Amino acid sequence: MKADIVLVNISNLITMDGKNAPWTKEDMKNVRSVENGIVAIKDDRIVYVGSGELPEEIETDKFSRVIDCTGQTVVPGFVDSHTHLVHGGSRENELAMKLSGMGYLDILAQGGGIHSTVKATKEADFDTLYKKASASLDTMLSFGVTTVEAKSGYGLDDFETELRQLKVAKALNDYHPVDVVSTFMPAHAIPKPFKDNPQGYIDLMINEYLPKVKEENLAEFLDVFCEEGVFTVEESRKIMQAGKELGYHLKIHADEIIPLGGAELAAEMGAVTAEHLIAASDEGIQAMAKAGVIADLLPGTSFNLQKNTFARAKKMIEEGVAVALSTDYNPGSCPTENLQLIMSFAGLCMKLSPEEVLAGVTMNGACAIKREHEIGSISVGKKADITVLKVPNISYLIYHFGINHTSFVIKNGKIFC
Ligand code: IZC
Ligand code: ZN
Repeated sequence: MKADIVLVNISNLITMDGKNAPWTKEDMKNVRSVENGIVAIKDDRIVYVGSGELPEEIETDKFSRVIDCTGQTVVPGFVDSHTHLVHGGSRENELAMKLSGMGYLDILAQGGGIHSTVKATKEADFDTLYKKASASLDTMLSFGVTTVEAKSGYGLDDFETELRQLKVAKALNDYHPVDVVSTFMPAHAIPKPFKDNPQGYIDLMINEYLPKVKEENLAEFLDVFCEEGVFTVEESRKIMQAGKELGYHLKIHADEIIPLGGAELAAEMGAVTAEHLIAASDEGIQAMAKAGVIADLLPGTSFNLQKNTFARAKKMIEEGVAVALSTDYNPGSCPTENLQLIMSFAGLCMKLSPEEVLAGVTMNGACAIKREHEIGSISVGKKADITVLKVPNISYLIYHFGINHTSFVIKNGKIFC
């Protein structure tokens, strides 16, 4: 077979090849690396992974790109499995409020926060949203990210805006090199007109929005912000139940700020992921382990909200929960596209080992968006989504923080520098 691209002499090849299912406990620790590795690619697929000399069955000709990766680390393309990618405007006006000690939920309760992004997103047309999100995807790709999850949730009761966000995400998936997986999240805040009638909005979502988005095939996942002053556990359960019956896979913003029992609810509902979990209880963590819910953790948000606490990632892994890690890229609580910085936070602030961190942004990230059979590892037959890093090992990437260590990225078999 003739290969289009062959990476040779890879000093440190970490394939994450193994089970295509959430990695827990020892799986997350026993990440293997290979010296003098080789990866061959044909079209958009990985066709060979090994070490030493290229075997005879893999041929190259003058059209093949044979790239020497001496001194480099090669890993699966990163998966950013929790973002609010498509939105209008920005919220730097909240910085002074935050610095003076005002909390995220206080700003939201006063009509700012998510509500201010709802206003900016309503005012932005399709092209404006597309261009802004596309630029963010370019940045993400430059940091080695090849697949991104994107949530709606900045239209709320302005359903047209919710649909526009989802259509932008779909168009980006079609036209931008980075793959985009959509999550419908109308339950991101109580819209202002429903401030005193949350049930009215819940009925609207359940009876009209959820079926319509499903019918138009605009999202695979449904997400709910279960938080004090947003949706209660009971309300979240109703919305999730309705989503489940319609065939959505479930996600939940759980126990981000107040320990409400979102982790327990995720377990009860059989959610794919519970996300944030900064304040998750011991019982919630145990319930998640038992139910096989993935913890999608977002340490950049703890940093940005100036919290001294991070989700208890170590404890979760000890209890048998699979941990994924994401940016939470959004204009309010984590305005960054830099997943490499998040990896440093996960290491330095959550005390995860470099191997656990890598599992969190590769295989477990892929599982968090149900793409584990296509991406998440450098395995024969999977998509050729590969990140080449100018680092001798993965510890170095976490240690030397805040800069971009990418040498180049291969996405669907194409090289991006
Ligand atoms: O825009 O504030 N936490 N949703 C829940 C967010 C953060 C995004 C935002
Ligand atoms: Zn979020």
